[in-house]
Amino acid sequence: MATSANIIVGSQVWVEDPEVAWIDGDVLSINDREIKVKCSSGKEVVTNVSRVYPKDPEFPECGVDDMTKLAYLHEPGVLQNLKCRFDMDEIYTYTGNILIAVNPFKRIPNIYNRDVMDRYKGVDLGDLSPHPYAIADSAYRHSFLFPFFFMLLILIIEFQRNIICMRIKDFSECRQMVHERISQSILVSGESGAGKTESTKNLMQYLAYMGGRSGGDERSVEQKVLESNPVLEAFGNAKTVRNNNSSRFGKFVEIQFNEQGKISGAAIKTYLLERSRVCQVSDPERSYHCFYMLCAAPPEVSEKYKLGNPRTFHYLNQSNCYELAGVDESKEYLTTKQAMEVVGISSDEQEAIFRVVAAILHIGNIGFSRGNEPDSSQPKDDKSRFHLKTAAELFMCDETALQDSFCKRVIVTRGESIRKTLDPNSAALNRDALAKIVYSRLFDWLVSKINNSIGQDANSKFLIGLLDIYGFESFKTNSFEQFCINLTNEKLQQHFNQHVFKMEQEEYTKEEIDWSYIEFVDNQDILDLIEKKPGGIIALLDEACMFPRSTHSTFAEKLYQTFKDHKRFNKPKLSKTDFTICHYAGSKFKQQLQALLETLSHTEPHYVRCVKPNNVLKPAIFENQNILQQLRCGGVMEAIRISCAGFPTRKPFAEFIERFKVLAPEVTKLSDEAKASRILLEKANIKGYQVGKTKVFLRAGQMAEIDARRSEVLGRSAVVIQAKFLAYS
Ligand code: AOV
Ligand code: MG
Repeated sequence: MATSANIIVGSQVWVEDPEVAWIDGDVLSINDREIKVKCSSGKEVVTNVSRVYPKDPEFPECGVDDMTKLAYLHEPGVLQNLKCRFDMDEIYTYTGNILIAVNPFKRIPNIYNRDVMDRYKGVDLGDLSPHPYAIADSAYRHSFLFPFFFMLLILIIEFQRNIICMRIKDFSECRQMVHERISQSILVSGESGAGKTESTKNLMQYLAYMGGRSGGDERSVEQKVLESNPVLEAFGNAKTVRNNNSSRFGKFVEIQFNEQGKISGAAIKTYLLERSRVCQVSDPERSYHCFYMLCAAPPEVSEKYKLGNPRTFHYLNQSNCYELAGVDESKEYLTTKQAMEVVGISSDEQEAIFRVVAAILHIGNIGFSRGNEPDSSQPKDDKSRFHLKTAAELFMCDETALQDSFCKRVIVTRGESIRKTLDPNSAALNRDALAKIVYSRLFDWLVSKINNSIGQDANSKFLIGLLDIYGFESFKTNSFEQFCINLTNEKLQQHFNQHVFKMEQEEYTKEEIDWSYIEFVDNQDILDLIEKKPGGIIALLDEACMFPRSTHSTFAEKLYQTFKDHKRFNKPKLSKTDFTICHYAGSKFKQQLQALLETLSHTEPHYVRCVKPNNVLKPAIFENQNILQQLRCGGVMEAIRISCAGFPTRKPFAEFIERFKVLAPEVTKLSDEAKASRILLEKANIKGYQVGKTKVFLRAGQMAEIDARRSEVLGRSAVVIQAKFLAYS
C-alpha cells in the first residue's frame, strides 16, 4: 500500500524526534494518512505521513561532498550527510558554491599548509574536496580572469553578536576600473564560536600565499598582515561562554594588490571594541587575553610592572576563570611580542603598551572611601594608595592629578571651570570610565601603528576586503549598542536573502523562465520599522533627542503609540520603557552600513557558513537540534532548496556557445543564439534545462554532463573526476 510516490510498508524513512531532530526507521504500517514507524532506537511512533521523509537506501557510506549530489534532498538527509562527514573529520561540505564548515574543535592534521595550498592553486571549485582555499582561490583567480581589476570583499558575518561600521574606500573608482565586470565577495557567517575567525585566517593565509612574494622575508607586507591577527587577538579577544577566543571587536582588513597580483599594502580598521569587559567580567568569562599574558610574563617583566597573580586584581577576579585549557600564558606573552615585532612595533613601544596594560590593572585595585569634606572621596587604604602610586608611575603622570581625575569632576560653565568633589561611588565609576577609555585608545593606537608599519599602496590595482564582525546579540539587558548591532545583522541577513532568494527569482522572471516561486522569509518590514523616514524608530529617537524634556518613558510611550499594531513590535507587559522587536534570528554608523551594502550589492557573493556542532566546545559531539537550528536561521536550508530546485548553473549564450561549439560546429553560423544553444544542449542529450532570453539555465550537475560530452568530442578522457555543480556566470 503506497501513501506517496515512494513510501510503502518496509520503506526506510526519517521521522521527527524531540531529541535527535530526525531518527531513521522502517515503516511498519500505513493507515490512510497515519504511518507507523519502528525507529532504529527501538521505539515505535505513529505520525502523519506528511511528517515522514524517505531515507536514501543507497546513501554512500562516506556521504557526498556536495549536498546537491544527495539523492533525497531534505533536512534529515542534509543532517545525515554533515554528520557522517564530521565523524570522518571531513568538516567542509559544499552546497553548490556555498561552503559549510563544521567546527571540529580539534586540530585536523595536514589540511592547512603550503602543500595543500599548492594543490588548490588554479583548480576549479569542486574538483578537489571542499576547502576554504578553494573558495579563496576561485575568488582570487576571478580577478585575473578579467583583465582589469576589481574589488574582492570577504565578509565575516556572525549570528550571535554583530557589529558593522565600515567605509569601502574609493569604491566608485574601483567600479570604473572593473568596467562591466562583477566584483566578488565572500561572506562568512555563523554564531559565536562557529569558526568565522579561523575560517577568515585560512582565507587570508591562502590569499597571502597567492599574493605573496617569494623569498620568505619575515617582514614582508603579507607576513605583517598575517601577524596582525595574533596581535589584535591578544588585545581584542577574550574567553566568553560561547568561545574561548571570542573576537570582541569588528575588523575590516583591506588588502591591496599590485598589477602582478602581489600584495602591495593593507589597511586595518576596527570597530566598537567591547569596552565594558575591561572592568566588568562575569563568571566563567575572562577579560582580554593580554592581561593574563602579562601576569604570566617572565618574573623580571612582571616584577617591573608590579604584577603577579591575576587573582589579586579586581578587574580580573570578578570571575573565577583565569586559565584556558591548552593555553600557556607565558608562551602567549612571548608569541605576542614576536608578532608585535613582525608588524613593526619596536621594543620601546612594546614596553609602553605593556606599561599601560599593567597600569589599568593597578587602577582597578584603587578603592575609595569618604574624604574629609561631605560628598568627597579618597583612596581608601594603604593598598589603594600603593596601586594609585604604581599606576601613576606606569602612566608616567602626576599621582595627584591621577587621583583628582577619579575623585573630582570639572564642570565647565560659561568661561569658568568649577571643580566638584565626588563621593566614593562616583569616584569608582570615574576610575572604570578611565580604564575603559585608556584601553580602547590603546587598542586604536595599536591598530594605527600596525597600519603605518604595513603601509598603504595608493596605486593598488585591486583590493581584497575582509570583514570580521560579530553577530546577533541578546543579553539580559540590551542597550542601544545591541540595537545597532542587531540592525546591522538584519541588513546583512537581508543581503543574503536578496542574493540567494530574490536575485534568483528575479533572474528567472527577467529571463522569462518557468519557475514556481519558493517563499522566503523577507525581513523588509523589520527594517522599515527601524529605519523608515519619517516614522521609523531611529527617526523618532532623533526627534526625541531634540526635546530637552525627553525621558526614556516619553520616548517609549511614543513608540508604544506609534507601533501598537505593528506585528514586529511588542511592549513587554510589565514594563514602561522596554520594547521588543521580533527579528530574523529568533552600528556615522548608518552611512557606513549603507556603504557596505552598496558595495555588496555590486558584488557576486560566495558564502562560507560556519556551524558550531555543540555548545560545550568539544570535539566529536554533533548535536543535531542545535545544528539544524543554525542551518535554518542562516538560511542554509532555503539556499540548498533554491539552488537545487532551480537552475544553479547559468551561462550567457555567447559563452555557452563558445565553450561547447565543438559538439556541433555548424551552430556558430546561426544568428539566433538561443536556437544555437538549444542545438548544443540536444546534442549533449541534456534534459530539463531551460533557455532564457540571454542565458542557458542548467540544473545541478548538468554542466558536468555537458563538459564530459565536450571532453569526449575533444578526444580527452571522458571521466569527470568529480562533478562540478555550480559554474560561475
Ligand atoms: P568565531 O570567530 O566564529 O567566534 P572562532 O573562529 O574564534 O569563532 O573559533 C572558535 C574556536 O573553534 C577556535 O578558537 C578553535 O579552537 C576552534 N576552531 C574553529 N575553526 C576551527 C578549525 N577549522 N579547526 C580547528 N579548530 C577550529 V566570535 O569571534 O566569538 O563570533 O565573536
Ligand atoms: Mg571571531
